[in-house]
Amino acid sequence: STATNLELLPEVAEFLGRGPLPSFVGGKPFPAASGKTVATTDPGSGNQLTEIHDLDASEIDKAVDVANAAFPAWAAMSQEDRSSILLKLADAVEEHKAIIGQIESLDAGKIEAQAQGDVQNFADTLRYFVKLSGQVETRTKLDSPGHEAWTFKQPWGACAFIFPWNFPFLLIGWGISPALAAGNTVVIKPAEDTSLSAIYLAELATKIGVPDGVINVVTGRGATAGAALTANTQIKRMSFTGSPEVGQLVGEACGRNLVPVKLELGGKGAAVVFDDVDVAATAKALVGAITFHSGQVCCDATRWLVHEDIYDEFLSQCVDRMNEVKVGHPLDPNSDMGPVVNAKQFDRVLSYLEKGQAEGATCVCGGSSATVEGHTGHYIMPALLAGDLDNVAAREEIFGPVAYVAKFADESEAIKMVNDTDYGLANSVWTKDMDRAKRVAESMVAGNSWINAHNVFAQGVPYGGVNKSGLGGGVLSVETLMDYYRSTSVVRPL
Ligand code: TXE
Repeated sequence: STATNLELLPEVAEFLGRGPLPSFVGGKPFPAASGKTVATTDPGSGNQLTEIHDLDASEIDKAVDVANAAFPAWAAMSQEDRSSILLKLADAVEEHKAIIGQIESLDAGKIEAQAQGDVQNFADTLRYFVKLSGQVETRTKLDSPGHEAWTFKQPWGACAFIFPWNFPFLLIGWGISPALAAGNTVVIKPAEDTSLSAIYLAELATKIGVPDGVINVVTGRGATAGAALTANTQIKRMSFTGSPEVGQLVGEACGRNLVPVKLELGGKGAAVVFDDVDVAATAKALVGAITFHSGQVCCDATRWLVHEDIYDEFLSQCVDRMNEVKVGHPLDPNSDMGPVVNAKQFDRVLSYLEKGQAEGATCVCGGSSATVEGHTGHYIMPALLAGDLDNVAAREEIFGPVAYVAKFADESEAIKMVNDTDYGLANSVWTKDMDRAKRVAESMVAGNSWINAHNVFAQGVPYGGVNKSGLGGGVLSVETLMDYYRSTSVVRPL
């Protein structure tokens, strides 16, 4: 049964119709022996799309064994051969952009054009890391008096990845591309709400000739399947993207097994808006950012700190822009913003709106669920809260289309406000004065600072958070590629 009254591509209807969809391990469907499944729904209509299999711990361990067994041959392959297989995969992903984009749009509640953009980004990211891996010197001569010495770099083995539901396909691309390009095999655990594009990817990879066992997808619930992956002693590295609460559990489990871990957690980013900006353009850009994928973006600007001289004008421009946002089903080309991912997230966002106002914030616009004709999905009106920053809605990550606006008087106060948070992922500064922009950009405590823009990702520019936002970042750059090589120093006294 189709999940919406909007027309699906025949390939997408066929894929969904095949469900319950098993995991995909060793180049084959990998069903849960228990027969247990998890339903996956279209957040735009609330209707069930299909089901995925819910693996247990022993099945997760089996998948890791398969990935480790496939490792020696994949690692031993020449750089040229491995690269040509991965570039074929990038091409296949791009060729299937419409299909994967529609699956992702339905499963994650993502505007279809944006979902297609994520698929394109996957292909481009994979190509980037393939190229970069071709430039890595695996043997580096060391300058050590009295010794002949060098380091030798080689891949680790089976690397594990646990992904969230906000950018299911894009994040797989960011995560596994450097690992695969360096010669590792991967075990991917997508979020239970959004596992479909990962399953499709694994099937596609096998079809185009990626060797069996190189890309494995295991599905199921976080507390069981996810936890089993983190407890597995045979994985060589772990990468987790999700909530700080689960990130701590993942870090603990990896710590026990001494497995190197990379954590990409949440954020409570700020945008600092000085009084010399083009107010209309800045308001438009920030409303665009907070409504992009319904604000379910960890690096979003969720605290807008505005110079007191332009505060009123800025706020009124923001309200005008927010009122123009068309909330609708993600497959409807007229929609600007879709639903949030599930009922839990819907309740979370609305409860923060309530709690924020109970603690004294003013709701300047939005603040309630949204009605979309013909669809009973998890829709929320984009909202602005205003007040002082000592408020639960200004401190905690909401992960919805809600921005919190506050005033500042001067640069040093603004920097103090930005840094008064446990998080440290990404902030932006908006001003025409480039000296000030650069000064502020370097004073904000986070992995990323943007100038006159927000949510900018560029290949070659390391991305990732500090403090409660994560550790071991460097995503999208040579830093993360190097994480996927282990290094041996070889020394011969002369
Ligand atoms: O994330 P979880 P949830 C934030 C955001 C959101 C909140 C809760 O604020 O509202 O987290 O989202 C797997 N061992 N972010 O509850 O639970 C799970 O199956 C191992 C920010 O959905 O962290 C999924 O694959 N794995 C974030 C993944 O962890 C476990 C994006 C993330 O789910 C597990 C998502 C366990 N014990 C949410 N429990 C970002 N940084 O972008 C769950 N999982």
